[in-house]
Amino acid sequence: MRNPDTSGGALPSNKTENSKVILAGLFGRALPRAVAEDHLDELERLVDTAGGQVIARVLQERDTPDPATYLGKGKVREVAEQAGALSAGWIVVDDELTPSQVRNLEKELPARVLDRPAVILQIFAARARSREAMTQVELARLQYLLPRLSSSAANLAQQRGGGAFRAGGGEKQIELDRRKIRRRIATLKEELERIEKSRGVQKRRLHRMAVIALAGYTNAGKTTLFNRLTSSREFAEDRLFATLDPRHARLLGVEGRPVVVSDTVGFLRKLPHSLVASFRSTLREVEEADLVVHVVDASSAQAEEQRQVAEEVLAGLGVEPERILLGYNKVDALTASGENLEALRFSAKTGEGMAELKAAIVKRLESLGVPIPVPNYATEVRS
Ligand SMILES: Nc1nc2c(ncn2[C@@H]2O[C@H](COP(=O)(O)OP(=O)(O)OP(=O)(O)O)[C@@H](O)[C@H]2O)c(=O)[nH]1
Ligand SMILES: [Mg+2]
Repeated sequence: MRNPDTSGGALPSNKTENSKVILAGLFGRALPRAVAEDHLDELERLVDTAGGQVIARVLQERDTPDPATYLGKGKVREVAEQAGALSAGWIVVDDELTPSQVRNLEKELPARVLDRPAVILQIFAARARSREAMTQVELARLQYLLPRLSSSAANLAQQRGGGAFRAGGGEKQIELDRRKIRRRIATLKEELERIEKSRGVQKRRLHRMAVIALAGYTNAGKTTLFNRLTSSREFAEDRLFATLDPRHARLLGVEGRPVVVSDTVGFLRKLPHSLVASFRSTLREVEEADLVVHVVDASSAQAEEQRQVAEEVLAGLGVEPERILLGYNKVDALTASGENLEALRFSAKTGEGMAELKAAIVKRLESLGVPIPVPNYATEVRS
């Protein structure tokens, strides 16, 4: 029996394949052009992180996507010409496509078609290092694939040379593939539960100390801040989703008081649902923290939208507002100042504002009634 193709199509990871990408999106009443452009900027960074090279972008004015082809028919023809002229290998759409939209677009275009969730899944797959992250990513991929399986498999059966009889055979194959994938999903979920339980032990040990989680939009500077606060050397980079696995270390400079800092995976607008659900156990770090420091990139033109997205995710995780300490990072990169005078402002890069941040953390923990005994406690922690 053949194995179902679970790659879901992927941008090439080596330079010999055609990595040229055209981005496509819509704007209209609900989404002004400028905002749609910002979203495409972000998609371009995602594609870049995934190994693609954006050579053009297409924005169409349409209030609702075409149910068959997402873009309107005329626009699809235009993109086909452009893709041919520029010899693009991929069209990446800034939205979640239905299986039939992908199929119809690929019929009309001389290139492969991917949607935003597929690109994000690909980045996560490339970044996953720990067993937990790899298990979560595989689970997310299979859950993304399951509803899409019918069309791609039916498509395959058709390509093999249809006829009613053969089409019937294709359906049977799909059912087999589906069953196989469902079984794998069940296994992965069990495995995640096991991993989480064994981490629970570690956590109880940690929980004799106050735990603060650094959360926020991807690329806000959480890992840089983590490194600064704990003298660690975790991987921080000007790319999206540099961090997937949570890390722990002791918060330094609070007079020996036992506080643990936890660095976590970043948030993003339009994260695939399957991914959020799969990363539940990683996000539990945030859910269960005594205090969440919400890090915002103050230097980003989208700072406020990113703050809102992260706030929604935090609310969805059940983190109450009083457990959130809002802080604006990258103030060293700001030209204009004066906004949000009340919020904490700091720079993880230069270290500016760190004393104030630590003081605010301790003060908030105290007002929340989290015990953080003064010195000489059992304070051993491993990350
Ligand atoms: N100018 C400036 N850049 C910063 C500051 N903090 C972080 N950066 C830069 O921002 C980029 C992202 O930093 P990370 O610490 O990896 O961000 P993150 O929030 O952990 O990102 P993900 O793990 O990908 O979600 C890196 O290039 C950092 O050098 C800061 O205070 N000022
Ligand atoms: Mg990080």
